[in-house]
Amino acid sequence: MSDLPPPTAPEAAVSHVLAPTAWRCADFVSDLHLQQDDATWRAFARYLEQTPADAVFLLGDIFEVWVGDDITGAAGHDFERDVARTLRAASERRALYFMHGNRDFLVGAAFCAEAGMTLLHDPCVLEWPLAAGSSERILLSHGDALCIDDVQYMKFRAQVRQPAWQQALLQQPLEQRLALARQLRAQSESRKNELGVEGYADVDAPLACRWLQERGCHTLVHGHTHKPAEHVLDGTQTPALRRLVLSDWEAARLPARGDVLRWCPESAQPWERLQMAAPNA
Ligand SMILES: [Mn+2]
Repeated sequence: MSDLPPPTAPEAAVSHVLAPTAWRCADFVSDLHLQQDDATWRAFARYLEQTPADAVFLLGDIFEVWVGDDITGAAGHDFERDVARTLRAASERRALYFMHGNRDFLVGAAFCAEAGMTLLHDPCVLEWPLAAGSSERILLSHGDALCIDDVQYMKFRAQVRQPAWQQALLQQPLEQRLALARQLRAQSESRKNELGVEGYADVDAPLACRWLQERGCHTLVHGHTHKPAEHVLDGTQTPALRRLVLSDWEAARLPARGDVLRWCPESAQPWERLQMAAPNA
């Protein structure tokens, strides 16, 4: 078992990104839930090839499930290898950043290195120098850590984010980890059916405001809830505290879902929401 990658040490993740002054645009994407070569994967691969952004921030649940970085060397897992290769090719043209979601929290340093991505801590501040010496500070998160009303999930999260728990899991044979993942997914599916989309806890607004204020930010970008929107969290502040919520991706649905949030501070409309998963996008 000595050839297994070590679980991601928290110190390996970056909690502050300073954008180089040469950058013009950054894209934010989350909740692709990739699991096989399908329309969503093809739409995302095409997007990666075509985006003009200087940096792409993948904000969690890029994979439907991840049971360990050794998957890309395992027989029968060509898809994960393809994803790694495609990401690496994209990383040679622009900076790629990856943050864990609640499904792919086991993505480790080895996969990030293979795919050419920098691992981000959740949350992470993106500091973007503007003209006249000022800068924009954008707070990035997957979003699950802010859904504190879901007490059952928060307990699960606290457990599975422990390095010791992850280490023990990663020492199990791959087949056993895949079986456990199937079991967890079945449980989560049955819970989803019980609660319905609206039954899920949403981001806790006071906590989100605190996160923003503690880090000198006024815009939070997150995914996880699959409720794409723009919310004012506190309009009494100047500028107002707000959160921009990403969509999940489902290219085979009608209408297709697959938002990219694009930040181009020099443009007249600095924030733009693009639909990338439509067949003719
Ligand atoms: Mn999620």
